[in-house]
Amino acid sequence: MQPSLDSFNSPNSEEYCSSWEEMLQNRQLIIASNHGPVTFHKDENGENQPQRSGGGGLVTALSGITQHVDACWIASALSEEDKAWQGGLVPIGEESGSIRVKFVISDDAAYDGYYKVIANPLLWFLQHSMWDIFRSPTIDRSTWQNWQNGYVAVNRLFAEAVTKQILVDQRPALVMIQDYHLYLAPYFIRRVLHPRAKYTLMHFIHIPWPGAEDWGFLPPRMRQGILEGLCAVDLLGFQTREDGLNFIRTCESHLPHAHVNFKQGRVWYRNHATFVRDFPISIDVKSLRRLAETEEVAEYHKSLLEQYGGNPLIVRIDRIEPSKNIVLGFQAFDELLELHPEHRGKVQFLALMVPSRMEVEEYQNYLNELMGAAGQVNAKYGDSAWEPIRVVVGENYPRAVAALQLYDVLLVNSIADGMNLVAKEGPVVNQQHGVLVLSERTGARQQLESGALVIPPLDISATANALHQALIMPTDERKEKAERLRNLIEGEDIVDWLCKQLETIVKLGL
Ligand code: GDG
Repeated sequence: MQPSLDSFNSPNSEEYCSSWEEMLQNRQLIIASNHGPVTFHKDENGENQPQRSGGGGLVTALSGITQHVDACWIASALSEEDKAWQGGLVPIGEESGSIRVKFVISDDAAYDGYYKVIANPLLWFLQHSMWDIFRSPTIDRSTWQNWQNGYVAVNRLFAEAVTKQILVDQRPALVMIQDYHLYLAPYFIRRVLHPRAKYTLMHFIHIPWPGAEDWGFLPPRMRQGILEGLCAVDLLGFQTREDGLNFIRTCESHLPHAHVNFKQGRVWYRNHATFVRDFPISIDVKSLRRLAETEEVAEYHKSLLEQYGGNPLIVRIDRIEPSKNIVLGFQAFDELLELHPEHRGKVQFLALMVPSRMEVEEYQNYLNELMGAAGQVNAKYGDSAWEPIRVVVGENYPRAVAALQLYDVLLVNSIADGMNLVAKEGPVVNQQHGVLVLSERTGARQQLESGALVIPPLDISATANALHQALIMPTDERKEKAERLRNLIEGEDIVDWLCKQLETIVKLGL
């Protein structure tokens, strides 16, 4: 799902895009993220072949910009074939052209400490309000080893790779660093480069930034390292205004000698200004529509219709991820069937679950938990003719798009979610005037609440009630809401997300 050249030149964005396009012509673009746009695997002939990375929204969101500039994407090597890659241009999809990809190779123990202990679950859980303070996390000697030899070490390697790339080219660099895996890298980059080297550091955080009190639970050394890392950035982007304000509050509370200015969205630290802004991420509407019209999606559409056609369909699509709150969603469905027996034997709940971070213990356990929760509902209400909840585990994007075309109700009940792209994809391709039931703790709520039924995600009764309201909603109201959502999403797609960041760089003279 990449923005096309047309969409970059769309009438809405033409005026300010011309200035950032000009700005990009004189710069090299460096993107740094843990997962790159491709990973290499051996094909049947034993040749190393790149495969588009799937899963999260990040790769999708950034691929488009690389059609327009000379870009280099630096990412962790995730396979032996990645490690063997010498660097160079890689095609990343029919329309996205090619991109220079370089891999950072860390030893396995360092990578595991960085990824499986510190980034996930420690930081991810903290930032999604999922710490069970009573019991977890336990920060002990082993956590500290993983911090130092894992998170710090891998961030240092990324910083070295970025620095090397900045110096290889005469042109000033624009560096776009992504997400919570790489909070420390900006500090190391700035420390190594000459003060007069020409580069601009951006960092975009895709996940929520909780309040200063939550960060108070992290040991001061980790907390300060993270804040110093982010205060080495020139432009720091968040999904929502609240996330940005929370960051400034966190600096005010926990970063000695930082000077904050809420009105101007700025933190001064060690003679350097970090501008804090919100850039709500979105989807590439055109590409999604194109995919929705393919044969492959049509085949899945037909097969889903054969299975569920005629019955009201509730759909959810998520990575297998505790913050997506899948278990409580099933419990809400249980309550719906309990309180409204008229739905029994009719309404079908289809849950498409994408495996994710299965090497992290918490995620393995969560898969078992959600299967158990679905099993309980099925045992309680199901019979030979009706399985109330169908859980399908696997990665299959065309099938996900077909399910989105068919839902009567789309359930997104995350405990916390930076944005949630499924909530934006659904209304664009849905063909049933389906209703979106949306957690108030998603970034998407900010833009979509007027067209959705908004729920507090921990309230099972409120969720059950919203599902019921959605199922019995009169057609006119459904149509009106569905259309409103479509308009809101079409009005601000992925192109705007990218343009606004680049425009801000130009406006601030960074
Ligand atoms: C993080 C933040 C933020 C679905 N099934 C398959 C598949 N998908 C697609 C979805 C959607 C994407 O994956 C998931 O994006 P989300 O936004 O829902 O969630 P995260 O993965 O947690 O993403 C999130 C996002 O970053 C962007 O900033 O919105 O808050 O947590 O597009 O349709 N993709 C593939 N196979 C599938 O079977 N490849």
